[in-house]
Amino acid sequence: MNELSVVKSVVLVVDDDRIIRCLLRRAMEKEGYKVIEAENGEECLAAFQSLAPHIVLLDAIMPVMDGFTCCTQLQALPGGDRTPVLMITGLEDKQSVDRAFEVGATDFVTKPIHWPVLRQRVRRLLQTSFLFNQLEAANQKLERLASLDGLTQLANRRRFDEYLDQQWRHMAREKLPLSLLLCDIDFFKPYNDTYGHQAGDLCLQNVGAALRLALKRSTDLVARYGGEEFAAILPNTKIFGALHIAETIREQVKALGIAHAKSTVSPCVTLSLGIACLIPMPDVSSATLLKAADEALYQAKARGRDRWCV
Ligand code: GH3
Ligand code: MG
Ligand code: MG
Ligand code: MG
Repeated sequence: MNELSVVKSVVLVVDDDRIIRCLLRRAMEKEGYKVIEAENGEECLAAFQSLAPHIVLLDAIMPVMDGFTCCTQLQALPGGDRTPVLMITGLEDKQSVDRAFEVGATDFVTKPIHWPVLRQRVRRLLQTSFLFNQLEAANQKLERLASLDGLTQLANRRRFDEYLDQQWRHMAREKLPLSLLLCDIDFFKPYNDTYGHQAGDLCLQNVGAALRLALKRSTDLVARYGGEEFAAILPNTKIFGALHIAETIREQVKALGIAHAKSTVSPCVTLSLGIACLIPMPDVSSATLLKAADEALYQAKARGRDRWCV
């Protein structure tokens, strides 16, 4: 693999026999890998944590901590379940082989070592784990992208729906209040018509950033709910907390001072907000909360905009 040779793979060789360690080191270095050594299971765990090897070649019978115990404990370390472990041991009985795989070994070869086979196994294990890690990183990136609104970098509607549902069930279990804010930019169509669509996009980005700044808790989620609508999910927040946040958001968006000549309520861009707060009941769905916030938003619009309603 070309990609593998770019970053020198690090092989952790664990064996209580100095001569075997030496032979393994020589064979692995010949393959272009960097080698670190450990004499027993405990040293292996320490080296694994401090040096993050790409593969572990692990002996079974060793003093202090044997390879089976070591392998079990490796799985619990960060990155442990993603790092291939190749057991190299004189034990060939069925029970030892089964046990090796049960404790999480990726592969197994017996002593005396058949060197060409070992080289190929190590190469294959490194290759597979490299590809797996790349795939996982790509998946994480996709997952992130699938939850983000491209324009504002806030959570998108998909993420909003998912999080609302999750928090609805969580708050129901804990019997805690869940608050929801729906925020809609006032007279945004005339804004676009006056200043252009690009300025409109910039306005959405700035309003989104202001919303993000106004929400402090790590459990709060701000999302772009629709075109010029934003939503904030506030778990474990009572109605007064939600009112306070709504007022802060309203003030801070107005304070951005984005000129809006066609607004009839202010010379600057403003928001109307609908607030709803419920302690979720098991037989009621989160749509009830959304509906309440939507109705409150409608009220805020009807009563003149640049305000919040409950
Ligand atoms: P109200 O005060 O009642 O909320 O009036 P409004 O004009 O804000 O509401 P309306 O629903 O009539 O218009 C929303 C506008 O938002 C229309 C649409 O073109 C604009 N919009 C939606 N998404 C985007 C976007 O991504 N970028 C830009 N620039 N405009 C958008
Ligand atoms: Mg041994
Ligand atoms: Mg709207
Ligand atoms: Mg609007």
